[in-house]
Amino acid sequence: MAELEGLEFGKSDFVLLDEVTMEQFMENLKLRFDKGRIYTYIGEVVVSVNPYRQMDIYGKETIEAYRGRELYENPPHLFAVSDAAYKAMKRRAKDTCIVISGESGAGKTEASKYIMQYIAAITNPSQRAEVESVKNVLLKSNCVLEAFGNAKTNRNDNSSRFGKYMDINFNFNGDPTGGHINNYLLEKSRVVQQQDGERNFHSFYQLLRGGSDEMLKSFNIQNDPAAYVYTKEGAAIAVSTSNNDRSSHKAVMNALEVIGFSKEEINSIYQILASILHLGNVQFESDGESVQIRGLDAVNLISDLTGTDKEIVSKSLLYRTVATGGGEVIEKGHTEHEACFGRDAFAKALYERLFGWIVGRINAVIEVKDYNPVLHGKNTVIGVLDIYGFEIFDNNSFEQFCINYCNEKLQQLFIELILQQEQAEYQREGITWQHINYFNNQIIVDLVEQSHKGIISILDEACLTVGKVTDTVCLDSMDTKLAQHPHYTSRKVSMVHKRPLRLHLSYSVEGFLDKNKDPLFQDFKRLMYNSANPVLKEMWPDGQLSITEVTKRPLTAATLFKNSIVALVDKLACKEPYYVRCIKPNEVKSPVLFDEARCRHQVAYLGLLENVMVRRAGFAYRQHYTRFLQRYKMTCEYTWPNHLMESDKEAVEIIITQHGFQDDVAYGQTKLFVRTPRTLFTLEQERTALIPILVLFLQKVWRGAL
Ligand code: AD9
Ligand code: MG
Repeated sequence: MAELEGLEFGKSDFVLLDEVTMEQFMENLKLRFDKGRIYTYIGEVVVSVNPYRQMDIYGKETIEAYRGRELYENPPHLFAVSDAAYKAMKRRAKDTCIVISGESGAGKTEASKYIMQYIAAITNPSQRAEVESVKNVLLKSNCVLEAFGNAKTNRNDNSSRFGKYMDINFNFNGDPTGGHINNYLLEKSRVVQQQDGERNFHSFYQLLRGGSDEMLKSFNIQNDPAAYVYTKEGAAIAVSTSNNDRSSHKAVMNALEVIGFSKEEINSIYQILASILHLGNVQFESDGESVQIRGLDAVNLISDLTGTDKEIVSKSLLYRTVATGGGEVIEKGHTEHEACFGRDAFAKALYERLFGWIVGRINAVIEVKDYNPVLHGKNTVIGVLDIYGFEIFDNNSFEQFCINYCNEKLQQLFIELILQQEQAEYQREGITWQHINYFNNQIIVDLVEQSHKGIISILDEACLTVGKVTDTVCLDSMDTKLAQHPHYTSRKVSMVHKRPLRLHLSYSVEGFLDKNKDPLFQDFKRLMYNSANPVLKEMWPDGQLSITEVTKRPLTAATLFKNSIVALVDKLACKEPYYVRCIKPNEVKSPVLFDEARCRHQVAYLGLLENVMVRRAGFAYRQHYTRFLQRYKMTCEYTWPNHLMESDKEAVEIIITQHGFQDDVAYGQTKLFVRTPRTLFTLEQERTALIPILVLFLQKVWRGAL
């Protein structure tokens, strides 16, 4: 629980609300936002509201104020939770993780960066060079990942279009020795298409606007995003000055070098970006019989840049090789539509693999090497998860379905772990645990992921079925199989998840099957595997297979995603979790506007009210006896200035009994548990009233008047 700040700033912990209602929750959240208090606790969970302005609360002094302190000793802050996670890791050799969630633009990525900066600032006091270098790479990796994985969207100028989980490894000294990054579901469709007002990934504009003349010339590209189909929609869109493409390009080049990418590798990365831009400019034409490429300039450039044969590039764009039932291999010409589809699928895959390869290269650099547990002690980890929150748009598609499924999983873990933690603490302290009623969204998770009868299974089945299975046929199949499910309904073209608090998520099924199948012709894979560029070759190992060897269908997008999220949840579940729940105050990036309806919506789907209820179900407040005594001993004549009891616990019992609060508390082994916040407030008010009298008294003592 946070140090109780003055009441003019509202309650620094939501468990102190008089009543747990949405009204009181919102009132407190708004009051604190208006007063510039962007962080508030629910127990050990930090609720953060994006201030949309630079706050002077992340500097050296603040870091020092939070370093090594307990959560309640300072006002709520990300640093306090970071320190708690770090202390648990260092003192108790516990693996911990910090899970940051919230919707687009709520401040997750900024929070994750402040957390990393804090950890970097408080570690390696002796400035050992090898540790500094690890810290440097970890911090610089953000810059690279943001360039390639972030984009301007209508919701956020610097929106992460992938989920990121980063493990930071520590040695027995508590200094970082390395790390590992996992990335989830990069939104690759953005490479070929963006919504109105949005841009492609930053990396493209950074190359076009910031690349040296020499580089642009060698790639045969113009420094104008309007010249390329894939970037022209976003060419005229301004992004905030902090996102200047030209200076960002310099920073990214520098970061790549610092991380340890070779000159050749860096060149290859940008060559691939340039190839994608040229690929987007490939046009097809059809004379009714066959399809041709209109003008071969782009094809020649792609072949030069990717180190591949011009003929084969053209052929891969126009034909696909298929194996017939009898084992015969034939070439089948594309229709114009298929050719366009194939080109875009290739561009998306090129980018996705490039991104995956960059992450892999960073991992190779920061991987902990030569670690000997006997010699070096246990290698502990802090994980930081910055992943997309629930996305609820007017029109939700396959991507939102995956993202929201991921959030249901994380929400489930959240409830489970918070309850578990509470239970464990009660057991440790020898206090009886009461059962709490809460909505367990396992039922929704099952609806999505259960084998054979879950939505993903039904989708996969439809994708495997040969013949014309359309999105609507697939929806019919879901209707039949899920008719009895209490959390599923469907309309003609969409399906709906029913959630508590009247929050239903509905998806249009149009395009679901295509996105789930995510097909890429084998010809492209082979083309890339045969590239003269070793970097490209390395990215496409599956291109080795000849068409007759490709018998197994690749896993579908939904199943791949599900597997990665299940693995993520397993990773998180074995760590001690800390949570940051981010809220976006308004849609217009205003530092002063608190859009009540928008915030209420977020509080509802983040389950924050439930969180407060769980936290308060038994005892709202708990405190170590010694700390409690320090704070309130002045309110009791038997404990002020010192007590004569055997233990601090007994002294606390005296304070409680004297105030008549004995029915509202329980005495644990090391902590006092208080049921209702009002008890605490009474004590707090009494303390506040006594302080001036005390000061007067002390002044007199100093002056020798007493
Ligand atoms: V998304 O799901 O990746 O689209 P995020 O990551 O939740 O989203 P982000 O951290 O990128 O949001 O924050 C959006 C913008 O809000 C930033 O670019 C800042 O301009 C602003 N922001 C967020 N947090 C802070 C903060 N603590 N202080 C100042 C902030 N500005
Ligand atoms: Mg982000």
